[in-house]
Amino acid sequence: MKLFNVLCIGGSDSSGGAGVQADLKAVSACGGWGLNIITAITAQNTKGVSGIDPVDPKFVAKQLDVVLNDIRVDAIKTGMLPTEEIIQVVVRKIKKYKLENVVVDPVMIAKGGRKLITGKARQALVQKLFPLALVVTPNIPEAEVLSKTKIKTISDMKDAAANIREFGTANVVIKGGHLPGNKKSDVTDILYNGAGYCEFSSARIHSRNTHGTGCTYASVLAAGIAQGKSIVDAALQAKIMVAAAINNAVTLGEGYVSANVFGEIF
Ligand code: PXL
Repeated sequence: MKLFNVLCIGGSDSSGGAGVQADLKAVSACGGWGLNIITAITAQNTKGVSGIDPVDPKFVAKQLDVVLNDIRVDAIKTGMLPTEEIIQVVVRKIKKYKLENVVVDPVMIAKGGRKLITGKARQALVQKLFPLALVVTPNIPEAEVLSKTKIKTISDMKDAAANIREFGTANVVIKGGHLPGNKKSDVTDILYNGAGYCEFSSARIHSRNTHGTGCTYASVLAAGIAQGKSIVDAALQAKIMVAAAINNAVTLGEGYVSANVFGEIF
């Protein structure tokens, strides 16, 4: 298999379950090489985020320049982009280096409820970064914020996806895990490309072992795109790997349990 590189831009999760740590593991599990641009350091454990220290935007720019001047990048995945200034740097560098295959995970709130991005940054994300994205991958709560709608059904998800696509991104995936469901219900993700919808359904896994699933999903999607897969095939791969990661979740501390993309190996 030809080596492919995915540039993961996001925050560090000291518990190793989400953020760039999850990104690197997901890209590695796909057989790729993960490059990392760190935008923030978080102090967190399984009980939640207790501190966030954004990286100086100038140093985010330096990381990007140093990597991009030397190393070929086949796809990019963005996660936590905590401030407007950092988003502006990322947007500037994507344009400067004419980067394509950009997957934007619009990270907003951590599992415990802690905000990972300022209000102003949210606006910049939507207005400046979304138009450069090949795919954006909100979950239901993020899609509700972005589309300013309430999502209760798959039909609501489709409307929200069309709504979010108006920001200028080529494709929108809304992940269905947060939709209320009973034990027997499926989890359905929606992909919208402006021409039609694709639905990806799988049996619901009843678990609170979901820390890191959003990061893992978007990173596997980016890895698939880096390999030249279609967005549909890459989204399918992402769904399959996230389900396996939830089934193989690890108990690290007293709080939430983390999805584990390498679980099946051990
Ligand atoms: O899952 C979203 C996320 C992204 N990035 C970092 C995080 C989290 C959630 O906790 O800590 C660094």
